[in-house]
Amino acid sequence: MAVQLNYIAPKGWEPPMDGRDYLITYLDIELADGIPDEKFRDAAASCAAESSTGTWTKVYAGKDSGIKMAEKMKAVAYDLNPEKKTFKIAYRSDLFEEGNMAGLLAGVAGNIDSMKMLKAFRLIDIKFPKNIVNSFPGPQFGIDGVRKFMEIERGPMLCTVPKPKVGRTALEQAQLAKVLFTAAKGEFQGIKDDENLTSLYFNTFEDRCKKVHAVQREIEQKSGRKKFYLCNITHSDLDIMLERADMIKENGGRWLMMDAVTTGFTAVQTVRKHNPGLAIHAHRAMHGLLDRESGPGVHDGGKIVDFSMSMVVIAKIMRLLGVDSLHGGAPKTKMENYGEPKLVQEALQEDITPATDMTLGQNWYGMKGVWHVASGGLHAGTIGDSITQLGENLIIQAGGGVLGHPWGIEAGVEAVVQARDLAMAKGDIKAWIIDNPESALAKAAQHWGFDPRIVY
Ligand code: CAP
Ligand code: MG
Repeated sequence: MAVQLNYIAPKGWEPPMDGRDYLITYLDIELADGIPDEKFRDAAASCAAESSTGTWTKVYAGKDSGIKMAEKMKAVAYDLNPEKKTFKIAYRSDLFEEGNMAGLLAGVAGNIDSMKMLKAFRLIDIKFPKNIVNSFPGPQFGIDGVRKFMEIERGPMLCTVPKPKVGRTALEQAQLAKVLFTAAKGEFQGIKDDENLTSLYFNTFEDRCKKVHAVQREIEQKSGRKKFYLCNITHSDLDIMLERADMIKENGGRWLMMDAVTTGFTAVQTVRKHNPGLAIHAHRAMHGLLDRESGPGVHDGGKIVDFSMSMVVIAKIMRLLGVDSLHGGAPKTKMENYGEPKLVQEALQEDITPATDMTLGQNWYGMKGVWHVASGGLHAGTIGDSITQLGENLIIQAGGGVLGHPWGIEAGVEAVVQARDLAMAKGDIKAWIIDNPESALAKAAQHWGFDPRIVY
């Protein structure tokens, strides 16, 4: 006897109706060329089958086959929209091992995006059930914990990544840190390594870690104001990453940086578990290979053309795994963001992330919130929009937008500080510049305008 289970829920079925807690995914697909539209329902069923208990054909279903348990544990596709080719899948919460993101994603976002029946696929959102949320650590410090150790009650924090991306020696980077930390009356908080800067012969991790943290300690002592250095531990050997985290701690650091996509979800969770009490800054280089989608359907307005998951999904995963700050996109950056940054910010920071047309929402059951990092071609003429749209729990990261100021680095710091203060006071930047034509902010705006530079 061979059996193929039914992986489509009855029409009108909605998960809460049977009182269970489900993990829900929200998907958009395009059928491969040659597959007629009528097959959309079968495709949705195939996704539910392959990602839960089934496969492509009927299989042996005798007494010892596990088929009864498979029937009980199977996921179902529901809320099918044949026009938009969107649907949801509901998975029983006990289908997944708690605290195991790698295993969970292999199921819900695994084989189904490789199937020949599809020519495009987007995992728009995942809503995690309570037992799964509670099985992950979440941020150690989160928004409030970082505010506490930085002794900053309100407002966004400001940070710069050295440019050229690679070039400065460790000593030169430490000297830059001093300039950043002291310019504009010490209003600037942070310096961050760039992603290409790991341990290079002219700027080794050890040398840089010691020298930049020495400056941090010195300035903190002199000024009484806390500073941070997002020191890049990224490596494909986890042991080396953890050794680097220890070195940051030994040197008085309080925040590590890791490239969270290239090192992977397991690395993030392991660093969260074993690092010696440092906040985790998650840079997201290579996320475009996961979340870029070039079709109009990315805005819910038509077809999709790529295979992807949204940044909202990545952000939710990172919050569960326990990062304290994450690059989440922002308005007016040099990066593509599909209008998602606000959705990302809500996924990172709300206790109950609201559902929208494009997202499922999320109850975080008290899990701490994550700092949203706005970055990518930002300069004094554009950061106000980030603050207005994304709020105060924001790290404004501007590299070229500080170091490229025509009057020099101190003026670059000053311009960004002026732009932040103006946005916090809800002032109008264009009017302010007319009143303050000699200011660093006026010069920055004259140089870069009020939009990102996409090409130059
Ligand atoms: C910014 C940056 C960041 C990107 C990451 C860069 O420098 O250091 O890595 O912003 O993007 O190398 O481009 P600039 P996102 O300030 O000079 O642009 O935050 O979107 O992940
Ligand atoms: Mg960078």
